[in-house]
Amino acid sequence: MDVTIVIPTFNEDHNVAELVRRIGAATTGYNAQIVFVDDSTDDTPGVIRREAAASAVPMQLIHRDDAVGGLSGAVLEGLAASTSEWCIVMDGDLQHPPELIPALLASGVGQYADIVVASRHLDGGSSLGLDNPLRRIVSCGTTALTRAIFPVKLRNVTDPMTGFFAVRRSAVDIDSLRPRGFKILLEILARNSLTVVEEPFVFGKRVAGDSKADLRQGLRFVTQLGALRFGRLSGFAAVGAVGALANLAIMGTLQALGVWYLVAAIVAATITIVGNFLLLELLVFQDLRAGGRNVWTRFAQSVAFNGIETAARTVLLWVIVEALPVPSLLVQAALIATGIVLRFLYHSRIVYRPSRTTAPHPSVSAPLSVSSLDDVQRQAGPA
Ligand SMILES: Nc1nc2c(ncn2[C@@H]2O[C@H](COP(=O)(O)OP(=O)(O)O)[C@@H](O)[C@H]2O)c(=O)[nH]1
Ligand SMILES: [Mg+2]
Repeated sequence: MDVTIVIPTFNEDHNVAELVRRIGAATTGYNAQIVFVDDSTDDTPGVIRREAAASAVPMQLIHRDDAVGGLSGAVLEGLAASTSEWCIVMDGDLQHPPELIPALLASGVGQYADIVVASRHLDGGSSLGLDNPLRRIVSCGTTALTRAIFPVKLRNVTDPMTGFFAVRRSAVDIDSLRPRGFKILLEILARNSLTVVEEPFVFGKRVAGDSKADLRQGLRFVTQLGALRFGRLSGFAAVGAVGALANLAIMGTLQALGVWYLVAAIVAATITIVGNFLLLELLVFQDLRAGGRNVWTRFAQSVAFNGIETAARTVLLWVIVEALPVPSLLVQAALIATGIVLRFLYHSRIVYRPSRTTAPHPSVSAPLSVSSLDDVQRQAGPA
């Protein structure tokens, strides 16, 4: 049976030799090959080349100078480069025991699964190899949260955060995946409908070198969850709804404290405008930040729009409340709902509009659209 073992590496020069030796010993019954996808700045590629010369298992090295998508992007490149039906994805720091590879494959083939997750949270598994108690707590918490957010897709998955799994290549639509950060398995599971089984494993201690998991990866993970669960429009609406509730809560609280309703509305608006921008950056347009304007331009555009919208809303609030016998909070709620729609159009068409990747063809497209518009009007007859 053919199997490709995909290993993302970032500065793992002291782990490669031992890893290759153990994979070789564990896969004697298979027609195995190893694909390293390497973004290292140390001698890891050199070590891999030297090992490849001596190894019984064929080895391929993809060294990337531009580490697109980080760890997740590396894994996808490895999967895309492999031709065997089954692939194993595992870390290069020996925290994932190669000895488990045959069990993962046997489980996948025997149970007609698309993916076999090596889980730290099944009986017989363990995550004690995580650096410190804080990381174990964070890992437990994020696992519970992730499973709560994807109750159906993760119903059979106790460890969606693991980086060790076997996958049937043809079951995954690689082009549909948006790699970012560390959690490629979650991306695969959330964007495909797969038959998943699990095998327990003991997550070992890192043998040499340092972990690259950090706060930044943690934030990437949060945005990944947001994008996977909500998509853009519903994410925008969710952020808007949270902002609207916060706005009403702040305004209500201030009014209860005796603040005049217009002053309360202005204070509530200022707080929610800044909060709204931060949440949009983090959860809704995170993938379009890089290709667009710089962050201060976006902030200025976003705040300017929301400021003008709020000013207009406040004037309308005043006009309506003074003229008609309706409660101010009700008017405010209706105005906010209208504002959310306008705000989405403005943010996706202007603030986060990606720059073009191809030149427009004015000579072809502009006259064409004008003339076809003319045609439509001519067919419709004189107005
Ligand atoms: N190609 C590539 N590999 C990475 C990158 N970041 C981490 N890795 C590798 O991914 C695996 C897991 O990373 P690690 O830092 O051990 O994370 P931890 O096990 O969660 O602490 C290791 O094999 C790393 O060398 C990256 O940006 N690019
Ligand atoms: Mg590790």
